[in-house]
Amino acid sequence: MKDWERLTTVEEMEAATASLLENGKKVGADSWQQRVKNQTPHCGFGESGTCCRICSMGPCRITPKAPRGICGCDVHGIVGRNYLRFTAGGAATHSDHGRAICHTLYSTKEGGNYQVKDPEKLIRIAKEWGIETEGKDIYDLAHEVAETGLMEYGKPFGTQRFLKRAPQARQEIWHREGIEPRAIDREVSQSMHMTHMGCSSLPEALIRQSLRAGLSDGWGGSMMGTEFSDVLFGTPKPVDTEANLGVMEKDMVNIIVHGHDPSLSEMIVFYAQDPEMIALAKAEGAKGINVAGVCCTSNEVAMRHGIPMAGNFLQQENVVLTGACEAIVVDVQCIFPALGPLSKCFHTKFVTTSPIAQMPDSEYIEFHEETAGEKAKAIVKLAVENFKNRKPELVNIPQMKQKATVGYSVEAIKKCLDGVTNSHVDELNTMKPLIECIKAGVIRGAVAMVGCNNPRIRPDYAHIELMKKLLENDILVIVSGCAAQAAAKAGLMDKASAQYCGEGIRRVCKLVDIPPVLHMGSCVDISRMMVLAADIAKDWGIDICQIPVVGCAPEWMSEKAVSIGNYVVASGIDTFLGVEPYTKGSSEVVGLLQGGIRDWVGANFTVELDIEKLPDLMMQRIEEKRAALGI
Ligand code: MSK
Repeated sequence: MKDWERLTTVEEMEAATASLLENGKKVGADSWQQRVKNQTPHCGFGESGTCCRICSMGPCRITPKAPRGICGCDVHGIVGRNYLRFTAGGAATHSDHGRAICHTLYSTKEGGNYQVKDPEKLIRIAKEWGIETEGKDIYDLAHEVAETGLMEYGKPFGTQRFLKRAPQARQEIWHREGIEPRAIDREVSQSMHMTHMGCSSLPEALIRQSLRAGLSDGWGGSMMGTEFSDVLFGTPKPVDTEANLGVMEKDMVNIIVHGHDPSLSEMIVFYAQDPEMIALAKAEGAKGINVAGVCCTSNEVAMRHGIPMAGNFLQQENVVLTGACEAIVVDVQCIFPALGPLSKCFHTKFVTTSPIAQMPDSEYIEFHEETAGEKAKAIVKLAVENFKNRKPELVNIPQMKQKATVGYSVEAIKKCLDGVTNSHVDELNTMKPLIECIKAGVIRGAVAMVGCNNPRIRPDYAHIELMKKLLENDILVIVSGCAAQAAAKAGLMDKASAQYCGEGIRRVCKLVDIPPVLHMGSCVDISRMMVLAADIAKDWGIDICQIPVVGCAPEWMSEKAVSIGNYVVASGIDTFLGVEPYTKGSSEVVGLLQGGIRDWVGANFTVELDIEKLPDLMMQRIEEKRAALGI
């Protein structure tokens, strides 16, 4: 058996958390660990999806004695409606993030707060969308592309522009099944309409719309979020960084950025390097300013600037518990309201910035494109001036961190592959070298591991253990979101960890000079994985559902994750979950999601709560796909 001795173990991370919780006890801090206990056992109706509260005749709860709600809806209709609403919540959230990025792109100007950092990519997207580029000023083009992108949210006719990136066969499946997403807002809105009292209660219709709403996210809102973030802030390329709480610095001002939208974090990173701010930090007695990230914001700034990753979703309270966090600055999504009261137990400033995520016990500094520079500077200054309020007796930074190489956008992966093609021109900028590796069996296939932490699963255990097992068996692992940070914290994004992998992955890592786990970004960046899968399928001449690749979200928790699951499956990629959606109350909904939709889109969900069984199930599916391809 391989020895992964260089890795940081989950046990070591748990010991660090335990010592931080002790720190918290000294100041009477609450914790998610305690709140989980307070909330257990969970409501059985909620867990199985059998509680309906979409009108005021109820709430209705389905039991053997009461098999229908007051309106007569049966359990399958109720569970299906709840599932669709959950999906719509996620699709709306991701897509609204994408919309904000479109607005940021629209605000760009020469010398302004935001500028076009990747003009080549902008021109490429403009051409893809049929927008004239010849002789146009780059900022005029940026505004035109941004406006065209914004129209994708509400256009009255047609389907999403980026669907054309998929292989022809996949586009035909979407068309045949009636799930091609139209305007993004329309899919969310129609999902709410369909689930209103007295509308759809037919599981097939509800699940079909879930797939469609998910696709409007993955191939619509999220894809625009990713692509335009690259245009604005640069397309990621491999960069070295570090991960885990040890990236926080005892003698420096620590600013933690947390959330999702890089429009804020990019500015904070910029002003933290401002000589005026650094001089101020020194005058306050610090050695400098250290910015580190949590959750997907961390992924965004790590992959573009090498900003260290302090941790993932269930580590957000830990950064405050170190007693060394001067400010935790947030934008939107995945932010615990608990950070407000928790930061009051320490000297930490909890700074909220978005009208979309306003919370008690925070300092609200509203952030807009037009005033981004001055607001970011004010936030950095607030943090710097807070350094003197630190209580040295409460400072406890666990000394654990690992090296990581991050930033594998599709463009970066292709560039890495170009390096090993012996310059056959027809193989440059393609996925062909990777396809050859898969065909030859050097790599058996790939798993896209994504998603959050969830207290239902021992934090990070599933991510790390699954990745190790897959790598030992020559399965390539690509990651995003909080799964990515789990890998980085453990050390799986350190190129040196390739030594523990199976022989095939080991060879590929050495040849291509990559770490065994490839970091593809934040949760909106799962759209990068869709583009990667589409490009592999097109270069191979097959559909996405035939590639030996599966998706996995072993510790997922959010509505966004369900939306993602829907678009990944609808794109033809079998998806394995370690946490059950709230659907088990309906055999029909479970039957569709875990079986029936395969007839529609060539893939389905598998739910397996026993984490130890997940790798074998995924490898079995990968081998089935290989066999079907005759490789
Ligand atoms: S931040 S959605 S906990 S991946 Fe994107 Fe992490 Fe999940 Fe939020």
